[in-house]
Amino acid sequence: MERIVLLGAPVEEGSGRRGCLMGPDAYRTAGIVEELEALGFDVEDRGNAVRAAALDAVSDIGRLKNLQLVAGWTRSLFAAARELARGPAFPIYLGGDHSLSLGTVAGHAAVADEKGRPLFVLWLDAHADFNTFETTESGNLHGTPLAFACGLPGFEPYLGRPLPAVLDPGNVCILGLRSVDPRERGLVRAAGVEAHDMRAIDEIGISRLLAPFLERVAAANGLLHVSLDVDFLDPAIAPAVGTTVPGGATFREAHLVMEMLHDSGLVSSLDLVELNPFLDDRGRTARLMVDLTASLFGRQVLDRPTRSF
Ligand code: NNH
Ligand code: MN
Ligand code: MN
Ligand code: MN
Repeated sequence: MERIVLLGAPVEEGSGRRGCLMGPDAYRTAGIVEELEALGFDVEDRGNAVRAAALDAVSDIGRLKNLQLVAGWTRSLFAAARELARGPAFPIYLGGDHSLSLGTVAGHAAVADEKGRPLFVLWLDAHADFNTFETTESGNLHGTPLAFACGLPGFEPYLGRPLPAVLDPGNVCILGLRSVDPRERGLVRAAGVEAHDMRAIDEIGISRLLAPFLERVAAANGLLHVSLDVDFLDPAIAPAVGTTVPGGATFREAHLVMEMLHDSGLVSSLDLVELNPFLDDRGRTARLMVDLTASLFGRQVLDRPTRSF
């Protein structure tokens, strides 16, 4: 794939605090365009060209925060992602908080459907983001996108009209878990999502957990969407996120995931989410996220044959 499109989505209303709206620009300041160009890609930066769609007024229900606004973002992102997924370029969605991924995953799922291919999702996150309106304890919608992408009920009535495609929870793999709410845990189990916590990564090794998933994607001729939450990473190396949880992925574990994804040749779209530049330490989290993206697009130390997973 030669061409990459960057689309900034400065949504922050799904998280509990302000700052994620600066995420897209922080990636640019950290050199994302230049790094990808250096790897030989033709990069088109569309700027922060997506805005929340205006939807009919809904009153916030219960503890849910900014429901109408996040629903508007979801609508717009769904349309933008569907258009990009139909095109030849590789889209990178620059967040923005993780609520944006309901729109991007649904858009890519719809186009995968059109193409007659299954969509798979790799969710790299300390959290499962599998809460519903019933189970959320915080009311922050960034804790819900994977559940709704997998078709759990709750969000649809607020989205104007239904999102046309649903992700098969059997096609999801979550890596990096270390904070799952009690009722959310039951939902993850019931949905049959493949989910690995940090203990599994410690005991088994991240490459041995990822490789069988990639084999599954390849065997099904699937398309693979990767959703990378900054808090997948250990806060010692990635402090710029509002929801740090100790004991996250190390520098090398994260790069290895990206390197294996590159070698697999299976990835067709990427979300970079939850970066809060207001909390960063001299830009180092933004730079790490850009370096991880470069690994996904083929940066490596020595030449090696592809598909080595
Ligand atoms: N599970 C918690 C919630 O629903 C935390 C979610 N926060 C995240 N997710 N940062 O990645 O509020
Ligand atoms: Mn494509
Ligand atoms: Mn998340
Ligand atoms: Mn998270």
